[in-house]
Amino acid sequence: MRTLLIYPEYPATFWSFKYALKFIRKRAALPPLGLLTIGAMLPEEWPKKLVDVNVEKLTEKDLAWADCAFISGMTLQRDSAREIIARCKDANLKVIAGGPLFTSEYDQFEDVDHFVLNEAELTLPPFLADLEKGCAQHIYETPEFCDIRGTPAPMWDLIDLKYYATMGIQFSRGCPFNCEFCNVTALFGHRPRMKTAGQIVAELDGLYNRGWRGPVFFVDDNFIGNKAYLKAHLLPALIQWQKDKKEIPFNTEASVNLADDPALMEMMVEAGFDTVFIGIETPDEESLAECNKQQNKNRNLIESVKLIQRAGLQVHGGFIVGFDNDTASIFQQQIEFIQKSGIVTAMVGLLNAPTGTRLHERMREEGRLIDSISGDNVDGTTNILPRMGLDVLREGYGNLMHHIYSPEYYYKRAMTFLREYRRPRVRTPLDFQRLLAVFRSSVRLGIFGRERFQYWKILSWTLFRRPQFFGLAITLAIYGHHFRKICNLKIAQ
Ligand code: B12
Repeated sequence: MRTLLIYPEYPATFWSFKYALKFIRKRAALPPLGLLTIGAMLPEEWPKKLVDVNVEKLTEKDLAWADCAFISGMTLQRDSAREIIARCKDANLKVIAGGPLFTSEYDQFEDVDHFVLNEAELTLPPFLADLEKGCAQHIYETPEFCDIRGTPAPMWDLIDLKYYATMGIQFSRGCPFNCEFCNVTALFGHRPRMKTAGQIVAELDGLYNRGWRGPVFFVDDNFIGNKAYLKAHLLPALIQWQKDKKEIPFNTEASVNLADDPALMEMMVEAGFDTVFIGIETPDEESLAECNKQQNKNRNLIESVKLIQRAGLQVHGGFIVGFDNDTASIFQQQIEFIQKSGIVTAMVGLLNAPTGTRLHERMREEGRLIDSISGDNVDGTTNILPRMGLDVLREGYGNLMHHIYSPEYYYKRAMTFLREYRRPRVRTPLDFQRLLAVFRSSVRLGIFGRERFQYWKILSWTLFRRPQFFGLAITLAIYGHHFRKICNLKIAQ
């Protein structure tokens, strides 16, 4: 079976970093880890080709070569996925689909021959067995969660690493918390399931031996879901791994209770972590109670963020407006919180109710579901009727986003962060493209940009006060340019 593995195109979004990647001449932020993992699970003798439409074109030659197509994707890639499926059917390919998009809405895709849903570790083997016997069914799904100690390492050879800014690897799936709006527990369960330290080291070796020297993102739902294992096994192994290497910076996602464990933060920094994404959601205690975000309640969230920054971890934050408890004052509250926290990359979205969440259930019961989810949680859309009214919510959201990403607020926040941040142990290596990015940004942002005054101000301030962060200040300036473009393109003020 000649197999095409296809990753559909995603539009320019907050996390696509499309307008920032241009500065370092990369085509996408991350490779499609799901498909790379599927590649490693398919029979070895099947010839395989992966086409990530975000970095290269899917050609007629590719389609003519293949016997079948395995397609993955997120909800956000819905339109591109439809187009690709149609092209595959025109080329008489057997189409097999899996991953988050199809697991949440497979009934919307009539032309797919086989859906292999949920975790492929459990659903792919029965599909392959049936296929061989000539009796493959239309849908393979399971309510179970697999043991990821059996998950093979991604098949890195299927991609050209040079197109990507960051590589992803996955240590764990699942999250011990139970936030009402989040679909992680529905998709991956409550009990964090982990790979062994040995598996992770082997995956990192795989990347390193192929010449990868850039950042690696641990794509876990909550990296600190099992702190005891991290401290006893994974982090010591990562610290050891970095020792005889050109060091590689890591980043990941975690819950805010990371701030309560100085020893854990210290070990993470020692292991090479420099950034962590945290779901802050809201500074309003009542709204935190409403969405059952227990881990964020009854704490000084600003102080927690600062503790993490002072330990040497930059905090990227997720924020939500539109909780039932929120009133029109929430927008100003969020602006003040975000500015004070020094969270430069603040992903703010409207409350949405993805299928499978308790929020979706509650909204359905209350008759407040209005639309299907767009899949982009920073585009100012929602699939529920908010208590404060859609117009008030949209207007307040637009103002909030334009405010926090205006050059004045953005650069002020970046300086707040750079004052607090402790230099991480491992630093992003300076390659040729990153060096050129200094020049490109000084022309694009420093001469032609609306932010030119703030751009030179932060660079000169950093040079004199925090020279160790000069490169980081340029990176933040480039990110700001991307976020501003996204706001202007997608969010009405
Ligand atoms: C890394 C990641 C990203 C990366 C990008 C990844 C990429 N290549 O583009 C970044 C940070 C950019 C990102 C952004 C976003 N993400 Co994201 N992201 C993840 C995360 C944390 C890990 C994905 C991953 O690599 N997993 C590891 C691999 C091995 O697992 P997998 O892809 O699920 O694959 C398994 C199965 O799904 C299946 N499978 C997958 N594909 C296929 C294909 C076939 C044919 C078959 C048979 C099986 C199969 O088999 C695999 C092995 O079990 C997931 C959460 C998660 N735990 O998966 C969210 C997740 C995928 N993201 C999500 C979302 C919503 C987003 C955003 C839209 C907004 C946001 N909340 O961040 C943005 C926008 C994306 C963009 N590009 O603009 C949702 C998707 C939900 C959905 N229904 O689409 C998830 C599930 C998180 C969540 N809680 O809802 N994301």
